[in-house]
Amino acid sequence: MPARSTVPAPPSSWSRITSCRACGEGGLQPVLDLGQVPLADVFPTVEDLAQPDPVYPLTVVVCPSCGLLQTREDVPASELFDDRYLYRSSSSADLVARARRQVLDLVGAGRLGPDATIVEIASNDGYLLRHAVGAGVRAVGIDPVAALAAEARALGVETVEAFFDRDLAANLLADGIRADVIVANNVFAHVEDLASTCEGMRDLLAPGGLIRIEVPWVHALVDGLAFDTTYHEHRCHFGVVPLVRLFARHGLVLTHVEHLPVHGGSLRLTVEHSGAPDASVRDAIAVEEAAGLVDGSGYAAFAGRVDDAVARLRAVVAATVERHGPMAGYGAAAKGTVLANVLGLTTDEVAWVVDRNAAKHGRFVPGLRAPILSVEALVDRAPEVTFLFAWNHEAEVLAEQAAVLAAGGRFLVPLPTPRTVAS
Ligand code: JHZ
Ligand code: ZN
Repeated sequence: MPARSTVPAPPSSWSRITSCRACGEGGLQPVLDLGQVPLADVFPTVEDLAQPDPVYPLTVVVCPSCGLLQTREDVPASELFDDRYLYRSSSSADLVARARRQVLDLVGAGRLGPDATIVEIASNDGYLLRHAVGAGVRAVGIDPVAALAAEARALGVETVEAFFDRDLAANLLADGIRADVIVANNVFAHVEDLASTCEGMRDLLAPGGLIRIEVPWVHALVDGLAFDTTYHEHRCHFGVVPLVRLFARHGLVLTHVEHLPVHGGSLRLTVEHSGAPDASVRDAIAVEEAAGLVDGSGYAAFAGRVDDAVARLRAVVAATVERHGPMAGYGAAAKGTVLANVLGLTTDEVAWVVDRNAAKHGRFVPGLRAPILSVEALVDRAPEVTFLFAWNHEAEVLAEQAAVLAAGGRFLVPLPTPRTVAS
């Protein structure tokens, strides 16, 4: 079994931001230091194991001017999203079902008809736009990863292989594509140039059109101790207050906010050319103010709470392994890479990891170097305890694994407080 093996990434491969990604102001304040962590979504092959896994410093800072929480270390998008990027939105049945409902609701509300166009930024494997195609709506996906674009096209989804920005929007407009609806789910946090992305959306959107953006909510990160969702791919952790300011700066208005249970707590934002924020926006702002996320006081205790959570989890892992032997892991999630590395797990503690995404099979969890196997291994190998790295999908995973539970298998849910689930 390969042991942990890491090496600091060359300093030329990353940099540190000194001004806010949203408002451009300096004076970014440190919030959290997670040490040296590999790129969370870049899974080594067996050949890659000949070299140690590169690790990068990972610190989180907050902008005192607009309140945006952000990752200080900047890794270029070309390093993060190439053909080693194996995330497939279709790996979650819940996510696909929610995407389908989102499209059908837009059709039902008259937002998408036979003459309308829906554009999705980061359309991934076509998990959402396939439903628009199915409903007879013109759908245009945008995704920079060639393999993902090919998978989406195989489902009949017209896909432009590119990063979205102001220039791409201009090219689409020149090709006669204007969007009645723009969807950007779980991509806004990855964006390098927020100004260019916002203005590209503003330009591409037809008059009276609608932008729908889903982002993990910073309140859920802080309140739910989801520190494992901080990684280099996630450049920003959005709150409603910095978002209102960001959109206003680029000719857009955040008019409505919906709360979703995705990723421990996400926001679905409705953004338009004009209009006014409704009560849902004001309510979310009130929650952020009460939690100290606007004046920054809520961040003061965060690092200490994370340290306590890490210490608690390390103790639970040690006790579990002593009693039950090495665990399996469920979910080769990006957040799992972070958690495994912050805890310093070795394959003596989590020997192998299963994942529903076949593209990850045969790869290894960065840093931990546990092999990634198909989900059936849980039945075949019957580990006593499985560490649930994909804790955000607890309900879906435990329903899928009812037989493993019934056979006496246990799942260790790591965050916010470690607990064991058994039947
Ligand atoms: P999942 C992702 O992070 C990817 P990750 C990305 N970095 C991002 O921005 C955030 O979401 C918001 C698997 N799985 O979605 C699929 C099963 O095996 O929680 C995934 O590999 N069985 C773009 O990677 C992993 O677990 C299942 O039943 O942290 C979970 O990944 C389900 C539901 C998932 O996020
Ligand atoms: Zn700022």
